[in-house]
Amino acid sequence: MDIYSNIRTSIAENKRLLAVLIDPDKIELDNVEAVVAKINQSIATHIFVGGSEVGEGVTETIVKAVKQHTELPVVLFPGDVTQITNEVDGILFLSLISGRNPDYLIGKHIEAVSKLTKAQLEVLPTGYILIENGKQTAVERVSKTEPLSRNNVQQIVDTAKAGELLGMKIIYLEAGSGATHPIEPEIISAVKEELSIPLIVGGGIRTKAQLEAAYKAGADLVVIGTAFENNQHFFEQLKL
Ligand code: 1GP
Repeated sequence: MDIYSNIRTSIAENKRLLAVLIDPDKIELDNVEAVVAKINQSIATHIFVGGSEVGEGVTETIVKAVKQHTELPVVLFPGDVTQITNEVDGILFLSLISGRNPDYLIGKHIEAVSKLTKAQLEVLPTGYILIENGKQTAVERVSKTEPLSRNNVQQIVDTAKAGELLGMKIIYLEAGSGATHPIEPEIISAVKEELSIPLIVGGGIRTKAQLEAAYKAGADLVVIGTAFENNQHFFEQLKL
């Protein structure tokens, strides 16, 4: 089954999805096997690979190593066109709809086409919405866009719904890697109520309670990166 159908089926069966995010910039090639072994033993259902600022070729090397050691779907969460590689199973084809930088709304996508048409990977059109969390994030810096205010819930809901109406297949609510606070449950539930497509939530989730709160509010798939980078026992804590 393809990645998207699998996500939809899991949602219909009330299964909770968890993606571990591997930033190719923050992992040593020699450590990949051990990290992936931990992910395999955890409740994770997906592995995302990507980062805001990764050198050319690094992503492909890490993805190849990851794929050697897991059966989980490996999905590219690209910070840039240069990270696209045929080695992944799928790609979140992100349009940064919280921002107003044409490069990240459509420009980079056009640049990506020649790579994507040659590659066999599944393309997942995703409305990517950055929400401010009190400090500047790498996405803001790299994309030169403003995040949406966390206090204007209606604007966040309308942005997500506009993404769905434009034909995007997934909405991703992002607080930013290492965010001080994850996306508030009130925002997640307000967005979820209006959407009929899968909802991904990520950024700043560091505890089991925060993870549970995101699912309870309506996140279909949660992404966790920093908490795993900082504490690999986090995998075991989630099982309790
Ligand atoms: C970042 O949403 C992801 O793009 C994950 O964030 O690293 O804070 O878990 P963390």
